[in-house]
Amino acid sequence: MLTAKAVAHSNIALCKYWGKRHGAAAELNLPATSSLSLTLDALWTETEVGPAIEGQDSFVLDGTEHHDDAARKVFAHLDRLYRLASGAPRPPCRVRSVNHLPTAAGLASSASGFAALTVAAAAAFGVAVDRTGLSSLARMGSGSAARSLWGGFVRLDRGIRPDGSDCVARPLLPPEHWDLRLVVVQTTAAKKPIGSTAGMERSRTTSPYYNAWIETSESDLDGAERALADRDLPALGRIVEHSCFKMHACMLASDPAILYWNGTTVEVVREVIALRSRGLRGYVTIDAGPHVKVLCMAADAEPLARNLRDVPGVIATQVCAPGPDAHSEVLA
Ligand code: 2P0
Repeated sequence: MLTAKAVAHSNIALCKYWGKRHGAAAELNLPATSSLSLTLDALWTETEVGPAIEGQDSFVLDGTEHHDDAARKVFAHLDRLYRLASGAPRPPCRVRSVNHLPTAAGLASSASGFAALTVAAAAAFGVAVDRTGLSSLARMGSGSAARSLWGGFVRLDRGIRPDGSDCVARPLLPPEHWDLRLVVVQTTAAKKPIGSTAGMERSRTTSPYYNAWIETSESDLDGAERALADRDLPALGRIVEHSCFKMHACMLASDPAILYWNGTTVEVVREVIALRSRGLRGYVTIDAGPHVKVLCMAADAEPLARNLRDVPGVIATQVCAPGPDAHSEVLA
């Protein structure tokens, strides 16, 4: 085994993934909806994978050693990757990861985290697959991670084949296609109340809106793809907000309800709508957490961020541009 380092950038879904394909092998982690995302330059994870120094697995995230569920997921993912490179049992590994974004607060740390882990481990173990193959492997760690293999605008198709072979991500357009920005508006420093995997299952089994959410999501992607190609922000923005609010309606109709928002989330959404009516064009999206992300043109990003920083309860804003592909480097 070698030691390798990888960097993967986070991504935010403009058309959302919420729900897993029912009846498929859990190991494959197949989504029930296709999704379309924007990779972000300013939020990323850096991960190093190499042989363990003291003969046992260790996972250090942001300087702290973890022995929790997060660590178990990391090592299960390494087992999966090592099986591809060699039939032999996986030797103990040392994983060191640094998140340049707030972890587990709905800012997509699992997307960049599992993408970086996959790319670093594939380089360390000598897994001979192309970027599409790496993306499918990353998806088995976390669905959104499949999209972080590429920069710019990325589509992940849910596919229909039982073996998941047509559930693949692909780059639609490069970062330089369109000078868009995403203003990330943080509304709390707290961690989210329920993880995505459990939340999705609760929505599937209890939300009366779940089937409607799944059935209407594909056409959102096709519309978003056209609006992207045409660089039509109002058309894209309308679809982005519709996809987001449909997903949250489905979450809210789960039993018990899944409510990721706080009061500030609502106030920020209202302010974005008010600013839009005054000519500052921003469109909101919200993930499995309370933060609001605002899609806009580059020229409007700073004025939007300045206005949104003044909403009571907002703790920070960050302007992100379209980001690059994930990449790795062998260190030793
Ligand atoms: C997304 N989310 O498309 C959606 C929007 C959250 C809301 O992908 O269970 O952490 O590990 O496959 O990737 C979050 O889900 O879930 C997510 P798993 P993941 O970005």
